[in-house]
Amino acid sequence: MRTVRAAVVNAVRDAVRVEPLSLREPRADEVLVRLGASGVCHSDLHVITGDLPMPLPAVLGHEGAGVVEEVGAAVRRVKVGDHVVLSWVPYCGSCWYCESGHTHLCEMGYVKSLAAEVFTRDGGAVGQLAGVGSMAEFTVVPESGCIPIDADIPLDSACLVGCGVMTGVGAVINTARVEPGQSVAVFGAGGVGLNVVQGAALAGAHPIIAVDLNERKLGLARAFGATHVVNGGAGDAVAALQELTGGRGVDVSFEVIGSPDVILQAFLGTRRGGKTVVVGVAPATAMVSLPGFLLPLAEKSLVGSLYGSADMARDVPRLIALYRAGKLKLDELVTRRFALNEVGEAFAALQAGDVARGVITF
Ligand code: PAD
Ligand code: ZN
Repeated sequence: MRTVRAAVVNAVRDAVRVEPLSLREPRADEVLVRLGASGVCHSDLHVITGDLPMPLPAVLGHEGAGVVEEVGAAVRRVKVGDHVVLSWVPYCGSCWYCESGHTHLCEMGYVKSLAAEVFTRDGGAVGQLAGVGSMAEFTVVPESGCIPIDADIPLDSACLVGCGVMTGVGAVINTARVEPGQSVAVFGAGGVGLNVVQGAALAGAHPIIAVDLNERKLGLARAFGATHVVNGGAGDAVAALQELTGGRGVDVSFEVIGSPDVILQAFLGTRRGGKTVVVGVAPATAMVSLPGFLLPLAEKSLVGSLYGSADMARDVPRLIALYRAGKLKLDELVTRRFALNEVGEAFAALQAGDVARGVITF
């Protein structure tokens, strides 16, 4: 048992507090990680606002990277001293999804992590967001939640591969399988959406149209590969998409906000036979309403994308290799760094749209 400082949300809409918690030792298949950095993702904010329900209290943070401090007796894939990116879908390896090659859809890993009770306070359990809890000096995660990376990769850039970059690039490459020359629209150019933009650029898409309400985000989108930008607050974004694609609409559109209204815009801006990919997480109680006749008559498909449909063991090394080769921007995503006790400011900056990504460094 060790005492660690962690950013805790105690109840929906409560201020985030940095508190001392007890952290238990890793069990046989678990790893103790000293955090180097944790990105601040909108999904953490969804948990604070209650839009994404999860048992509280809980340690925030699911976009982490750090150094292995201790391993359980059965751990084989990582060793003490390894630098690791943390995965928020630890997988069991033996359920139907894992055995059919869809480890990101494993349900058992998450169920297990809910029961893991690694953090406690006065004897009561404090959960860890998505089985990670990376806004803490140390955390304990399953072996399958740790992907080793080379030690020279800066942890404050590497952590972003643990959520925003994998989710965004993976949505393009794995979920939508965008082809060179296809037209793409990205609604929401935040920490995840900018990675959809750079994923589309990697895939050779053209044009790549970014839609946001915030001019600063649109400027960033251009730097990440958008060929056109549309301010959704200044006019009809659907009409703008149609105008840029000869009246047809885009081949593939991505919604990376979590707004039912924008999901509708993305759907309407998709061409006949095209694909609308929903990455943004809408509030748990929200319903999405679409013109039903267009699903068959325009043969449009609407698909969700979880964690960029990633196989983390395969895809983390691929993205790190692209970063090393100068083909994937990570450093440029980090617009502000915060200390753990500045976590409130980090969430305020995210909410205000001031950052591409804010990162808490330890
Ligand atoms: P962010 O706050 O960094 O970015 C959201 C962006 O959307 C901002 O740039 C806003 O300006 C923009 N925006 C807001 N409203 C509108 C609008 N009406 N029209 C156009 N643009 C708008 O958030 P993020 O990038 O960290 O996360 C985005 C979503 O992705 C969020 O819902 C999060 O929960 C979800 C997510 N999903 C997965 C997954 O696996 N599907 C993983 C990680 C995050
Ligand atoms: Zn996230």
